[in-house]
Amino acid sequence: MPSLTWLTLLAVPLSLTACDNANDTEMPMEDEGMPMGPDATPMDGENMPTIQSGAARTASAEGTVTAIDTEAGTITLDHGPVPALDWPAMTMAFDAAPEVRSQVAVGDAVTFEFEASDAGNRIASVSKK
Ligand SMILES: [Cu+2]
Repeated sequence: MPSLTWLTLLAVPLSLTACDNANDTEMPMEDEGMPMGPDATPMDGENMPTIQSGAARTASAEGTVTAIDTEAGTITLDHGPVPALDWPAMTMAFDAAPEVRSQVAVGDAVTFEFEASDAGNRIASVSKK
């Protein structure tokens, strides 16, 4: 059945492309008030984590600040799902530099970018919604 073989070869790359597109368009934080259009965020797709396992991976999420620990140097966030890392919604502490911690207060709803690696999760930037 040469026609069946041809269809199978054709279907694999097509389904992969469709999956990538679905991931790009379902990122919830890109639809809510971000000043850039959908065409302005191709880097998010290129930084998807599957290729560089083991290295630090950058992702963004939305959440609410539930605690700031100056001694530990962390911000605890009740954050939404992080599709780029396949994370569910949860409450967890992120490492954060003093200048990042000083930008938020407990109760703030924020969007934030962070690096996830074996060494931990560190907030790179944060902004209030
Ligand atoms: Cu988490």
